[in-house]
Amino acid sequence: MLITRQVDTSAIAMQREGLILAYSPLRGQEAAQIGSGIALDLARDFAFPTYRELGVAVAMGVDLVGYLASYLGIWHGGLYDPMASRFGSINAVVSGSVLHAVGWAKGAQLSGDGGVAVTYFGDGASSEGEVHEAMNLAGIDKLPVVFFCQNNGWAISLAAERQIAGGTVAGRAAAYGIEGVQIDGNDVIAVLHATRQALARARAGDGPTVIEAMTYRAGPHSTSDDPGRYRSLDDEQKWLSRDPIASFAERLRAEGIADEQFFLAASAEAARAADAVRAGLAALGDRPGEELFDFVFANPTATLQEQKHAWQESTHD
Ligand SMILES: Cc1ncc(C[n+]2csc(CCOP(=O)(O)OP(=O)(O)O)c2C)c(N)n1
Ligand SMILES: [Mg+2]
Repeated sequence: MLITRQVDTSAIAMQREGLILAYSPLRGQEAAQIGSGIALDLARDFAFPTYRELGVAVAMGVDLVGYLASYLGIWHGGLYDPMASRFGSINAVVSGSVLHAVGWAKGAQLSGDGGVAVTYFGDGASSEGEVHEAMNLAGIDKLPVVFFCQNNGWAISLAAERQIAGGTVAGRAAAYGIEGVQIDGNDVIAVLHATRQALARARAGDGPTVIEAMTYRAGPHSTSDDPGRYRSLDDEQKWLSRDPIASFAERLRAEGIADEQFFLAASAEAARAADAVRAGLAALGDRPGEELFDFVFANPTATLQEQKHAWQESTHD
């Protein structure tokens, strides 16, 4: 969680410095992402992220330079290997990750390999028609999929209360004949347990679960957003008492599981990780320009080839 917090904070700074083009911070959602991400079996499961799942990437051991390279726009979907890491490409289509996960889960069911798809989506995505279709199909076919909704209170400037008729996303699961649980998304242990249970249920052939992790997007929607235009500082400051990292640290201290030395070492490790990601990104350099043309079609059209030649001539003059 500390590595996630450090890299996330550093990513905002890197965007401000022009090292990356844009970024969607997850500050506040570390428990929801780490607690769920570490529950996956990397040999058979697959995660389908949105654009805000750095924490899940950290939990699953995804190469973070490759992950953040997605925000450089130099390669389709980042420079990490989605197949090897079991963490899909960043998906900026709101609700798109849900459809991909249900399709993948159908494949897993047919192959009988015990794999489970975990799809991440937000409170805002929950009101997209596709999410209802996906949950309905998953319910009918009892697909091995976990619908992991991070209800972070906001869909850009629209408050969750103005988005979710009936009040909860988890409550909708009953209508599709599937399990639905609302959990404290700022409690990493509660998230871990709920995700493990949902994975076990799916693996046993008992079908999908909707997990609604109640959390808070403590930062802006993205580096282009100014939350001061739609929510008050008071609102934001209330979150401080629910910071998932501070409260977990408090619990570890109270239970005598970790001492100050542990926290110092963990912070130092997180700082080193953030420095390594920054250095890795700075060293990436540009991709060969030809790639812009080479990866559009398996068999490029004549027009595209003409464009490529024109581009080559103009750059080699
Ligand atoms: C299909 C589609 N519609 C609209 C958008 C613009 N958009 C990007 S993020 C976003 C809000 C999503 O909110 P939520 O699902 O709660 O996720 P969060 O950003 O809070 O993580 C919108 C409307 C988009 N990217 N894709
Ligand atoms: Mg949201």
